[in-house]
Amino acid sequence: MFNKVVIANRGEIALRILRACKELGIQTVAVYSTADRDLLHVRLADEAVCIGEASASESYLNIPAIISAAEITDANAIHPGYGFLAENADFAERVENSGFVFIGPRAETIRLMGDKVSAIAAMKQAGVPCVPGSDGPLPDDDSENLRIAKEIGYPVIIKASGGGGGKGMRVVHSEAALINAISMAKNEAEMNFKNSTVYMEKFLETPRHIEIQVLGDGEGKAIHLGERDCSMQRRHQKVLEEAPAPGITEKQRHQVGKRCVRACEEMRYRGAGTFEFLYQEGHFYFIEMNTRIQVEHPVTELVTGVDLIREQLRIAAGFGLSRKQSEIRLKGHAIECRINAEDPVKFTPSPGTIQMYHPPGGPGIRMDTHIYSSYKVPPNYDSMIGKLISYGSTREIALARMRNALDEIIIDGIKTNIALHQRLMHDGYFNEGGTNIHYLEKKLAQED
Ligand code: MV4
Repeated sequence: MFNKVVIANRGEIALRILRACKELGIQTVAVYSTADRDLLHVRLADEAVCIGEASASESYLNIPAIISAAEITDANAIHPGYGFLAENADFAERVENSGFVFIGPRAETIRLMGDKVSAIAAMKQAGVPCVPGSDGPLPDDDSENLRIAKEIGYPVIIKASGGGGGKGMRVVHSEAALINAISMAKNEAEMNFKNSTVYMEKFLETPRHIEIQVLGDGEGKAIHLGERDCSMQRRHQKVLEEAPAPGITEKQRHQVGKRCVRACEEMRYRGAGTFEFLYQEGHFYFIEMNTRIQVEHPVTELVTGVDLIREQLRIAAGFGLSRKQSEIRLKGHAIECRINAEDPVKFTPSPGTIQMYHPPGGPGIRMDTHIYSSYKVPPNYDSMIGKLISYGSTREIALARMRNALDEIIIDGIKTNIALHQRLMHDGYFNEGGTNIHYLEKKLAQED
């Protein structure tokens, strides 16, 4: 196993990675910005290196500073967590060219999946079900684009190949609006991603967002760990996730899961990954693949009993997968509420000092957070300060435990979205299960 790992991240995920390393007897190096001297994992790490100013571009996105930290501490590997440099192929490449292990897929895999047109082509080739679409970049030919759209059928959606996560998309409802929309989408794509390539898909109006967790050993063996439902979102920010997805049958899970596994095996996928699907009227449609550990990984850990960060470390160190597909069984139900330091009405970030923190507890409750009483939430980063995760043998029990935990938790001194989660836990439609990606925004508009 590795002797020493650099944790190239902050907050709750840095602490999560530190815990996994300590369990495996791996020494840890925390890298932190000047705004993050008081982070819990910085205190707990064997070594800590300040890598720059508060602004992420000068610290957590500063590639030479992070590689230097690995060099001066004589570390073996770098774990990128999520966000920041986690899906930056150039970073992965420079880490490996500097003689360290990048805890994640090969740079070429990250690059392939970062380009959505090539990602979809690879998945379609491997038999993963995709959204009916242009199957490639749109040409500079108006009549050809009108023909493609007519064949797909309106409404269609234009997406940037360099985009993802909702940036640079345009929905088109009629022939009359198509040519202008493509031209605007190309301009935006060039500005935002320095890549004007766009592609077209059938626009699905009321889908759910369901994703499949996979692990690959990098040598052609892969497994899937079932799905998560991430439909509860606002402005492309996930609010709450659960596993398994309500209403998905064992047969559907097996069918889509085995396609994802085959795709991973064909590309010799290494590490943890997630296939994002839209799900509508009983069908799965692949949209993107994420080549990182995700925020919501704990719900999968709770229903499978697999420690995903431990698996990432084992795979990166060359030990392969700890389980066969036949050893993965989903048991029970898990729900994760993302706790954000934000204004409950305006949803704007609300940093500041946490006067008092009292964690919730009891059976089936897990709180992944770096906060503590007197901790000051800096204004420089994402507003997520923790994840409250509940587990139960049934969805109803997981829901009941989450309601209790939300009643117990105390975070004084800053504004949070805890009240929003309490309303959701008492929402009739959410309690039934299976709400689509538009549900939360509609509910909030109604409450308004
Ligand atoms: C779509 C779609 C409907 N039809 N593609 C938004 C984020 C990006 N990952 C893909 N997204 C979407 N792609 C087709 N063909 C609707 C969305 C979408 C969405 C997807 C997942 C979660 C939340 C969303 C919110 C708005 C739109």
